[in-house]
Amino acid sequence: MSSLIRMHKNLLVFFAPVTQQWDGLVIFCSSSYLLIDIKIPHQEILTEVIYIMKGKIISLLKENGGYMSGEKISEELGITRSAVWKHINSLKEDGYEIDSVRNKGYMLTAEPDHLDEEKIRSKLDVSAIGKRLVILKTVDSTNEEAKRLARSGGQHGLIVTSDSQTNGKGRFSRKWSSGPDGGLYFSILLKPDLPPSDIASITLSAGYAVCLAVREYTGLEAAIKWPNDIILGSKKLCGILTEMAAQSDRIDYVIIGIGINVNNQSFPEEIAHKAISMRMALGRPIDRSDFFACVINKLDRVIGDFLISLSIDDIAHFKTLCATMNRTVTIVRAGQEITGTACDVSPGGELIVRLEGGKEITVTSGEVTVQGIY
Ligand code: BT5
Repeated sequence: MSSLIRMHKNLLVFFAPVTQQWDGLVIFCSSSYLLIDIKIPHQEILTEVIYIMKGKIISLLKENGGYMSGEKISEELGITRSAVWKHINSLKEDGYEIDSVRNKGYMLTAEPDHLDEEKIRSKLDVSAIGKRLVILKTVDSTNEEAKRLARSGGQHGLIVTSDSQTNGKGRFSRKWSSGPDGGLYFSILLKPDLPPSDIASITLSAGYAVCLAVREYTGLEAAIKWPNDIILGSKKLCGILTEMAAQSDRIDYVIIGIGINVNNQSFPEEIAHKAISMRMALGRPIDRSDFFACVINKLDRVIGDFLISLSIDDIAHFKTLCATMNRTVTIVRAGQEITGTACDVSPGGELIVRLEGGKEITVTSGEVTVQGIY
């Protein structure tokens, strides 16, 4: 690790191990100092400088407490005011809340709610799920990252999470709103030695585990909207996207992607009427790291150890938490809409729907619209 000591025009003085590989950039090197010319374009150096500058701006704003002018920041750090402005915008993208007022300057009002790896690990009590944890600041989609990790030797039970996603995905190519806004976005990699047919109810199991964790951690009456949503009242709190790579008789890997609205304070206009966060429901923020550990522990119990199917007791409990039960539902099948009443969930996790006239049909996937819930 290195740290910036001083910056003068295009020269940076770093305190750094001399072994650092910045060939061609170092113009002076002692046992503990490096003098670097940043006029030479070098991505590694630029990334490091931006990172350090952003850290310094945050320290200045914290020390200052109130508003600090762009001019003062630029003087303190020896950078231009336009560079200050760019770093401030980038900090806002990272989740810092910084108030900017003309003639007064900038004031830090809130810091991002980053996940604390040590804290999460200290609270985990798992046999498989979450044994390995990858925590990122930002990624395209944790499901995509989990797929990349799966192909490069990632092991069963690995979890990858990110403070934000630039391309969070829902089912059927829909979008999952994933800014650095207090949501929890993570994917679990499973490599079960099973045929695909044996894991048909995996999404249900994951949803059940999340629902139990939300109820236990907050006391909120979370419910399951079959098959992949967790709801509070009639609004969506969590969505699950399961993806799989398999041969006809063997699974290569399964990715369970879970998005939970934890500390979000608002949502984009197009989903604001149907989305809710735990913070909104409770009226206070919650400790994301602590809650995350609680969710992982529950997931490990419900789907860890290759116990992919829910037990009889779990299925019975699942039904009591399933908001879809005994409601009028509409299913789209072969382009046709069928309406009936959801009357049961099979041991394999299928929804049983009773049609008018008494005939019962089994629904395994696809779109189910429930009357009264978004
Ligand atoms: C889902 O799809 O509900 C699955 C969402 C899975 C997201 C996780 S996040 C971690 C992992 N990485 C990914 O890239 N994805 C997974 P679906 O049933 O198709 O619902 C999508 C719909 O939910 C959207 O069309 C919106 O209407 C709504 N929506 C989007 N973002 C939302 C949010 N944050 N909260 C509530 N509803 C949302």
